[in-house]
Amino acid sequence: MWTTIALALTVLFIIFYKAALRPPCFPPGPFALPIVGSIFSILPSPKESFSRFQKKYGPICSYKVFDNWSIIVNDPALMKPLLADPVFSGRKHLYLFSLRDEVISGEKMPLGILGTSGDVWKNQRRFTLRSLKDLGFGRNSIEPIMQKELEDLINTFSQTEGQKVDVGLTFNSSIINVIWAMVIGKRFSHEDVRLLELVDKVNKMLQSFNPFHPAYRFPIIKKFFPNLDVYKSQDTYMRQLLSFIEDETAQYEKELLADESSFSYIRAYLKEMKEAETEGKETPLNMHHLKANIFELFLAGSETTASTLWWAVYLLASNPDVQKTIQKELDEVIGEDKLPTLAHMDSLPYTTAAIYEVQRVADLVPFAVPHETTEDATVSGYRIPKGTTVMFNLSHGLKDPKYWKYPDRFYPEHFLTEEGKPYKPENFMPFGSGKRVCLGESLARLELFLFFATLVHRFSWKLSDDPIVWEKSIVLSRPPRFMVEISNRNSNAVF
Ligand SMILES: *[C@@H]1O[C@H](CO)[C@@H](O)[C@H](O)[C@H]1NC(C)=O
Ligand SMILES: *[C@@H]1O[C@H](CO)[C@@H](O)[C@H](O)[C@H]1NC(C)=O
Ligand SMILES: CC(=O)N[C@H]1CO[C@H](CO)[C@@H](O)[C@@H]1O
Repeated sequence: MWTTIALALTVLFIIFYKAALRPPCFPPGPFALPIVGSIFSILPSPKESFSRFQKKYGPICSYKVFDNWSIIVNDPALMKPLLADPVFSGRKHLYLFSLRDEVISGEKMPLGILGTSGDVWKNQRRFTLRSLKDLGFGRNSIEPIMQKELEDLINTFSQTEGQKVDVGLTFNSSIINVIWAMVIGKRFSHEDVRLLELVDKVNKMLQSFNPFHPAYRFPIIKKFFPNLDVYKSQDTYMRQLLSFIEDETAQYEKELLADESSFSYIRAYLKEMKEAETEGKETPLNMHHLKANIFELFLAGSETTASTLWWAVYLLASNPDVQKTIQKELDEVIGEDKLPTLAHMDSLPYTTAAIYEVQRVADLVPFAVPHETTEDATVSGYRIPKGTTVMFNLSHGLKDPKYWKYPDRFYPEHFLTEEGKPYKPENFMPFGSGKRVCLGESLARLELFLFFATLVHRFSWKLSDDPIVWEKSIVLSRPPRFMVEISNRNSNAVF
């Protein structure tokens, strides 16, 4: 009897000991239990917990999510070389991506760019960057597309004078239209119900996704309980979104043959794919990757920019002095009868600094998307085995009091030199950095500038005295819900 108990206790001890045991020379961090890992040290409020870890364990620490070790890197000086290192640029097949890939192809093979590593990632990313560049990413050929969207927005907003408005994601359809124009070569009317529904779904999908949920970590649970709520909503939205993309692509494939003059990402992709097929050449391009890439352009390109503009309105409305200073600069440089154009980008230092400051305060994607080591590696004397999940806390460089005079305020002067020129410190990486830097960075910059400058030049934004409500979201940081009063200024200005 005593022997049995002693034996059982020994076995238990070994199980707990093994679970808590870090790999040799691994970064320090919170305690880990069998099965659940450090999850109880992280939940219920990951934000506060990680802040505590950072204080206790330093710029690089480790924790265990269920049965897998992860590390998180905080110091931008440490982060930059790692983000540039191919060994730290791998990616795990994350739940949302594997769900998508199975819906698209019926197989587990990783598709697209965001969720892939190695050659698949390199090939799809290279093609996509090249063709988007040809389409005017980072150039002024998308300016008329954005101006068309802005004219619509101006119409919408000028009709709300005297009312309290929840700006919310009003920008979502405009931003989606810009992406859609490049991807597929057409725009939706703002009344198009399908578009609004789609936006709503993507939104709900991101909002309801909690990467720490065990259901997403252990695929086996899904085998036995496929109808759990946590799966159902993601599954439904994913399928609907993909079937929308599929319908549009199919229709476009037909139109493509008819219209030689049209110009879009899908067209470029199909063209290169078909040419390779006719010539009997090997090509990394195929329909499955195409659908996955469209999904990503759409997801990564719309939500983020629309939310940043939403933050911008919140910050402008709650900082009337900053708003006035921007308006003064715009009136002086552009004139009261003109709206801004991309050509003004380099002659508006304060406005430029204010946009950087919006991105800093918004801190939209605090941890980027998790990376994974593709080989064993060494960082500041720690050994990081192949296959370790690596999180980069981009938030650190944007928010830590080490780097900013007023980390919690909206203070555009953070980004101005003493001579009043805009400048970006090294630790400011709202789009990430290195090998996995955001593919849409140049488009996003142009959009943020033109939408921001136009809306501040054309309207004044005032926070109403209604309550401001903060909502919780784990993946993307959202501005609060608030009501704003919009008044016309420079009503006669045109592009
Ligand atoms: C990221 O950095 C910020 C600022 O230093 C800190 O408050 C936060 O807790 C860090 N997050 C993680 C996950 O370490
Ligand atoms: C966790 O680690 C095991 C091996 O230790 C691996 O087989 C599994 O794929 C990993 N799970 C995740 C979600 O990374
Ligand atoms: C989810 C969400 O807020 N969608 C909004 C997108 O923008 C349109 C207006 O352009 C709103 O009507 C939707 O509610």
